[in-house]
Parts: sequence; C-alpha cells; structure tokens
Amino acid sequence: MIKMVKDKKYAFIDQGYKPTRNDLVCMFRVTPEKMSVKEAVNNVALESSIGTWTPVSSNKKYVNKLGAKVFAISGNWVKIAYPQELFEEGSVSNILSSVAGNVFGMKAVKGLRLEDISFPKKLLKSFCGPRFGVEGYRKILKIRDRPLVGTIVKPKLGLKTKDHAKVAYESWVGGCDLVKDDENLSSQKFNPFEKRASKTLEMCDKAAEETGEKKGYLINVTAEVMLMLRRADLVKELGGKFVMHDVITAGFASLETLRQNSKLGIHSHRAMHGAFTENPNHGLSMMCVADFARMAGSDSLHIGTGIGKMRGGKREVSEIREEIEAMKVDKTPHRLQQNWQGLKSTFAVCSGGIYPGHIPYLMKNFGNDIIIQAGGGVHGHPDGTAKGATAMRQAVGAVMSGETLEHYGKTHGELMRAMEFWGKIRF
Ligand code: CAP
Ligand code: MG
Repeated sequence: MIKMVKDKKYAFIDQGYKPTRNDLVCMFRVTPEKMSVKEAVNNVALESSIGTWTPVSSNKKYVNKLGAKVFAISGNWVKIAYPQELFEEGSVSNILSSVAGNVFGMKAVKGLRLEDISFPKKLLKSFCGPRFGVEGYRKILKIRDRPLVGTIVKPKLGLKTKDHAKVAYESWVGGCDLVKDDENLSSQKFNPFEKRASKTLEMCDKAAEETGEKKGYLINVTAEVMLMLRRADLVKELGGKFVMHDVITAGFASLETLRQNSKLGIHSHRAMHGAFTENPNHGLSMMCVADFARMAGSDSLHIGTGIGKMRGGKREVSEIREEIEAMKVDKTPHRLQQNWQGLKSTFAVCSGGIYPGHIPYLMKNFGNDIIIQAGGGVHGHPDGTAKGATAMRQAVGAVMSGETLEHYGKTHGELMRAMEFWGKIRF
C-alpha cells in the first residue's frame, strides 16, 4: 500500500514488487536532473499515475491502489508497473496521456525516454487491432509470399490530378502492386481529393485489367475527422480498398475513428515521428508508436529500412517488424515481451531512399512480409516510371529465385539500368 504521508521521496518505489498479468509495464531510460535515478523515477511514477508534487488532503485510501510501482532499477533503465484499471479501455490517447504525458516536461528529469510498453490481456483485447494486416493485404492483392512492391507519386506535391493519375497508372502497369499519395498531399487546390480519387481509382482499375494483377491505391484521407470519414466513404463508393492516414499528425484517436468507421485497409504514415522518436535519451520510441498503431488498427505502418535515407538502424527496424507482425515477441534489451492476444499483424513498410539495389538487404534482414516502397527509386529511373517499377519487381524476382541482382540484370534490362544508374549511391 502506498504511503502518502512522511517518506514521499520513494512512495512509488517497490523493488520487491512482481508485476501481475493485470499490469501494464513501461520500460523507461531516465537521466535525472540534480537527484538520484531513484528519486527522479519516483517522480515519473507518481506523475504518470495518481500523484502530484505534494500529498493532497483530498486523497482517498482507495485511490492508492491505482498508484504506479517502480519495480526494477538497473542503472538508468527502469521498469514501472501500472494497474490496468488506471486506463480507459480502447483508448490509446488515454494511455499516452498517463505514461507519456506530463512526465517528459518535468524538472526532475534531464532526459526521459519511454522505450517500450507491454500491455495486459484484458486491456489489449479492448482494442480492435488491424482489420486486414499481412494476411488481409495478401488476400486482397492475391500475392502469396513475396514482398509487396509500392511507390509514392512524386513529386510529392504540385502535380495536377491528371498527371498524378498518369504517374500512378504507369507505376501499376510497370509492376507496382501499390501506389500511395505522399504524406503531405491531402486536398490542395492543384489536386483536390474528390477528383483525384475518381481519376486515380479509374486508372487503378484500368491497370489491373491490363496486367491481370490486383492493384491498390493508398489515397491520403488525413483531415478533420468528419471530413476524413466522408473521404473514406467516397473511396469505398468508388471501389477503392485502401486509404492512407498520417497517424502522428492526425493522432491515434483519429486512427481509431477511421478503423471503427470504415471497412478499408489503413496504411499509416508516421510523418513527424522523428520529432520525439529520434533522441535516444528523450521522448517516445518508434517501438511504442508501432505498439499503439497495431492496437488502434493500422494495417500497414512505416518502420524504417536500416539502409535508406531515413534514420533507424537494422536492429531497431528488425525488432519493430517482429513487434507488429508476430503474435508473441520475446524481450530484448530495448523491448519487453508481449503476447498480442490474437490481434492481427500490421504489415511492415520499408521506405525512404530505397531503390532496387537495396532489395536483397531488405529481404535478407526483414524477410518477405514487408511492403517495399520507393518514390525516387521508381520515378527517378533513367527510363521513366514504368521501367522504374519493373526494375523494382525484377529485383524482388531475383531474390525470390536466389539470384544476384548483377546476374539477373543480364536478362532483365530495367534492373541493370537501375543498378548502373544508382549502384554507387550510399546513405
Ligand atoms: C519516401 C517518402 C516517405 C518516407 C517516409 C518521402 O520517398 O515518400 O514519406 O519513406 O519515411 O517522402 O520521403 P522516397 P519513413 O522513396 O523518394 O525516398 O518511411 O521512414 O517513415
Ligand atoms: Mg513521403
């Protein structure tokens, strides 16, 4: 029982405590400011659960049992257990407002990084999770075991609708399975949403018919939530199967709204994540973002590449891929064990400075259950968009048939051209 009287310095520290299956557990890295790790993390535990800077006379004894418990301190790494009754079921925002709320702005800490969270069964089961995930996308696109190949229409902004739809069409007939809008394209005057949706989905159907392959368009519906839902409804009416959503800039509650009110596949872009995920000593890790995206209903999520233009090393990307695709994950120094209680997987997306030469690395390190996306790596091909798309598919074909790109390129010219053009590029 937490003592709310004299010894408040360590009232939330209980290193003898063994977390139960009803506890949500957070793993933090704490850099204290002018105090010990123990004192600093006591502040983190009280501020992220039921406490404040002084005992309050309005407190009731029954509230104390909801207090967080710091049960492990190893150097700057600490683990805190929170009873699940502390949180509203089915609400990512509510959990974040506790464990990732005020704590990041406290004077008690110079740096605070929430590295991972593990969720108890009952709380986890209160979330929808993805509607489709890896299996659902594979079923819709009739692709059994190879990675999916996608592109982003480039230039990311500025193209008029007819040119946008044309670039998308050429990407599909060249071999892309998926074409997506860029994270910052929504309904600007040069390319309004309604016109873009009908014109580009028309091209999607045309390309599917001509190639005999299933094709998908990930159109960006990010907007004020009522407008977002109206846009998703229009996509459905037009026969679209997928939408794209900027989960960080729009928020997890917006993703929950989309998941619970539309029957379309949801591709989550993580634009702005770097503002709080990239500092190793402060902020919220991409692992936590991935946890919440899977819970809130993301069917596919950008996780990094380990080799392209964006940050994120191979170990981090690999652990996040497991976290969002596996049914159970083991603990590692940066990750807590998690049983996903049957929640569907979220398809991992490797994107950002990717070109065909990167594909063997991506498949070797992250397997075949990935969506490999390239914007510049398709539309920057010396022979244009369609050939660029073909070169991406050929690179996947080479790895699937156990051949090197160099050898496969001898009989697949689009790939060879891409290798000659970008072969020396390193990020
Ligand atoms: C990639 C991209 C994606 C990034 C996002 C871009 O384009 O469209 O938004 O992949 O990063 O705008 O940069 P290129 P992440 O293929 O031309 O690089 O996947 O790390 O979230
Ligand atoms: Mg982009």
